[in-house]
Amino acid sequence: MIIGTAGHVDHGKTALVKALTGIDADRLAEEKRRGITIDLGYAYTDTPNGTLGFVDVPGHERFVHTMLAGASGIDAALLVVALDDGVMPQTREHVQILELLGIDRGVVALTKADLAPDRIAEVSAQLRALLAETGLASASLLPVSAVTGEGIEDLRAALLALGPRMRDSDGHPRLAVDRAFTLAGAGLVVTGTLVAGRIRTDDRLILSPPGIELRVRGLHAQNRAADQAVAGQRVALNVVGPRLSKDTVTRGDWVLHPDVHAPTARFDVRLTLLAEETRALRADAPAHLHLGAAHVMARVSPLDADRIEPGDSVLARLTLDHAIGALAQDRLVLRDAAATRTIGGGVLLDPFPPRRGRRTPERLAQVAVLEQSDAAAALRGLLTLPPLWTDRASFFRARNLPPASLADVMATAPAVAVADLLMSPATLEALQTGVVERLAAHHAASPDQPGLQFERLRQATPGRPSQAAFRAIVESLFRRGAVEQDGPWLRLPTHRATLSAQDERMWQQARALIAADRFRPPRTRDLARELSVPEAVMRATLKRVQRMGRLIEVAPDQFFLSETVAEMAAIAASIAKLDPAGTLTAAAFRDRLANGRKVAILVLEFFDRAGVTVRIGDERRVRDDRLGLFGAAPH
Ligand SMILES: Nc1nc2c(ncn2[C@@H]2O[C@H](COP(=O)(O)OP(=O)(O)OP(=O)(O)O)[C@@H](O)[C@H]2O)c(=O)[nH]1
Ligand SMILES: [Mg+2]
Repeated sequence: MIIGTAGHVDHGKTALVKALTGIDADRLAEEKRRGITIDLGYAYTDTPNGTLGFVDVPGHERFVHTMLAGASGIDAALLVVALDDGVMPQTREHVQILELLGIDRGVVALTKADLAPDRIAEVSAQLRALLAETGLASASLLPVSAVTGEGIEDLRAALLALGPRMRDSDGHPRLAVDRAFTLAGAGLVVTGTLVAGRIRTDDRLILSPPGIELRVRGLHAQNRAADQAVAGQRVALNVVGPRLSKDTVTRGDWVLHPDVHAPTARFDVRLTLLAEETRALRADAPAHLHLGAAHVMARVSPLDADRIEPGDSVLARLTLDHAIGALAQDRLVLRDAAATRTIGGGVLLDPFPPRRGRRTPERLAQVAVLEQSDAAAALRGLLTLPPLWTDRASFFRARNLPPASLADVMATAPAVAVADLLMSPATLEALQTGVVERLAAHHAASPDQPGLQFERLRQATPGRPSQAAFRAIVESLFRRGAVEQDGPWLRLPTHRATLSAQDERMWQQARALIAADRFRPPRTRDLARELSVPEAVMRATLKRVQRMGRLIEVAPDQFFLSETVAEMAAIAASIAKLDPAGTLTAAAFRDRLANGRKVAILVLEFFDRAGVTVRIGDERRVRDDRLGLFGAAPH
């Protein structure tokens, strides 16, 4: 369990940690000289019930940002209030911060009991009032003295009784880095709270946001050498990586699993502005954002309101100066632009929101559904809202769901994976039915057309699923035999394109001309001239006929009857069969077809592309297994 101190400057936090652990957490020379805590301090003490870890924070008003970095990873608070001083400004601010971070277990130490024993009742009353509406309302108040030792054992027992908070040890590991240093003989060490998952020696992880790969060479969990650390422990990792050095690591970075490395500079949150604020927050208001151990400037824009009144809780978009690591359900705290006071905070709902349309009713409904902390419930809600699906990787990443828990969440929602999307089984079925219905409608309206191209059909599908997902849907329909494909055209199995009467007439005339010299048919231009129609009209008709399977454009504007192509393939095969070497030459082919060298070669090159012939130097082999490609040759 990790306990974080909290309280006004000089109220005795560090002295109390020392009384409990024997360790002076003020390790910097400047701290000793000035007698105040400046940076986070760490101390551990072993008890029969396990190791208690302390994060000792500064109380000075100028170091609230440091307190925030320390408080984000703790299980419970040790709120320290000096009896001679009572509740002071940073007592209040730290309590606000603990509340915003959702820390609802803790003990209040009334310190310096040796100096002001007569003030216990008065200061207790102040604290009861201060904590009344918070998660710490029922915390015990214990008078102690770090000087005389009074109350220290009772305090230790009270802290141990709190127990750690629930952590997600099944998720991918995420360590919120609050410190990095080099150790002689070991190299780089990073420390922080493991907020989710497990880390083992030799794990390959990522320093995020920089995206630097690293390997865990060794680790300490709760100050002891260990093979593995689990969520909720303070961890020191000895890490190595070719691009890694002390200067590449910053407080606020994360060491995490590659699957949850996704720095983000904008996210949607549930945000509460403290009731103590005197002014509303308007769109684009600048503020200091604290999340995990990170600290960055951000702009705050309410989504479901025009401004945020003191005491109000709204949905808001935060836009950051630079990207940080953040996932759904992470807590965050905001301080004013000058960093003089805490103004509010809340819970992150969507770390990867769309850039556009952030205030549309559809989007707001999505964000509201994401407030559910239960992943399956949030997913179920999301899948009933337009567009009825969500990006699979983003959803799982935002919720830090590792592969092992996916099946569960999907079964509970219920949801099915369709390529890169998640959707309900009912939506998948509706999409499949929709494809069939749209094809049927298209065939009815345009009987001369072979069908619809994939992309046209996708664009016509409401909500426009991703290409990959739509591909998967169409393929499932192929497997069922519900849809077929002719070249680029999707059609129902029952559909055959028919020509308009006018096209049919032109085609019959053209057909006669093509058949008259079938191995050297007239080109499109010649057909158009012969039949006195514009060349473009002739070309369009021939292409339509090709889609119906009756013509093949062997070379640009060189259409052969399909059965002639089959016949030529059979001829090619028979020549090769009679050849002693089993091969086919262009000359022999031309002689048999009597169509001139140029056209004969066009046909052979077409056969090469279709895989009917394989060219080896100047000769070709014929692949008998491909001969059926153009249907049977006429006799
Ligand atoms: N008499 C008495 N003095 C105390 C007690 N606890 C702390 N002090 C003194 O109060 C002063 C401040 O104590 P610290 O423990 O440094 O206070 P802090 O809360 O850690 O201060 P910051 O970290 O700077 O916010 C020191 O001079 C301590 O010796 C106590 O129980 N009794
Ligand atoms: Mg201190």
